[in-house]
Order: sequence, then C-alpha cells, then structure tokens
Amino acid sequence: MVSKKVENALNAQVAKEAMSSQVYLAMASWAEVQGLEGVAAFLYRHSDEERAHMLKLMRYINERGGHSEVPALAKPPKMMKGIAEVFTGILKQEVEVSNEINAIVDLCLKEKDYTTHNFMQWYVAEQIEEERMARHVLDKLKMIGDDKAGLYLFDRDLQSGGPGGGGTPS
Ligand code: OFO
Repeated sequence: MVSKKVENALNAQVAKEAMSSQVYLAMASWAEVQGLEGVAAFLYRHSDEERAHMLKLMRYINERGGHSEVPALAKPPKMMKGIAEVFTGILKQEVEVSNEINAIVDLCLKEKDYTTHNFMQWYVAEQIEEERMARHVLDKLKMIGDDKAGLYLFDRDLQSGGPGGGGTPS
C-alpha cells in the first residue's frame, strides 16, 4: 500500500509525464511542418513513449492501493525556433524530469517505501538514457552547423531510430 504522500508524488509525476508527451507532440508537429520527416517521426515516437511512462505510473499507483488521477491537458509552451532549440529544450526538460524522479526516490526512502523505491529504479535508468540521447543529438547538431547535406542525413538518421542506433529508449 502506498502512503498518501507517495501517492500524491506519483500522481504529480503522472501529470508531468502527460505534459512531456504533449511537449514532444507539439515539437513533432512543428518538425513535420518544416519538412523534417525523420525528426518528426522520432518526436512522435517519443511522445508515445512519454504516454507509456505515464500509464506505467498510473497502473502502479492503482496496483498499490492508491487511485491514479487522469491529469488535465495543458497547451505546451512554444519553444520551436529551430532544430537546435528543440533539442536544447528536450535536454532541459529531461534534466528536470530526472530531478523530479530523484525527488520521488528520496521521498520513498524517507517513507520507507522500498517497493516504490524499487519500481522507480526503472525511471532512474530511463532518465540516464533520455539525457544521453538528448546530449548525443545536440552534439551531432553542433557538428552539422549550417550544413544542409548534414541536416538531411541527420533527419534520415532519426527516421530510422535515432543517433547512436537502437532508437529512442523506451
Ligand atoms: Fe522523457 O521521460 Fe518520461 O520519464
């Protein structure tokens, strides 16, 4: 059984994962309109993954005797000035999510909720991957600079799973 404190923290994280999904969705739509099909495909997939993160939390809360709440949908902020800004925004957002996940892990220890602590380790590992992915993409974009041929190849690379191979971590 989860304590009310842990339940509330997990429900707050449900809302944040839903918001992440919205943000990726807005970025995907922006990229698609720019003709960056590979980037769009990558971001649409990632939006789905954030929704999966949300669902995983919701199911866990309910399994542990809590009640997961479906969060309201907010309009994502506009942060799409260019492809580098998109991925800078992604890295910033993922670092924030990592901090939120760490705060829940910390709360679990304080509450002596070792079951949720164990469950949250999946998210801890996931965040390492997500930050790595965002940094890797940003490094590539720095290398490409204004090179249009490089951007074309980068877009194609993301279409087939993403830089570093293996696709977006889920
Ligand atoms: Fe992008 O991360 Fe969810 O948890």
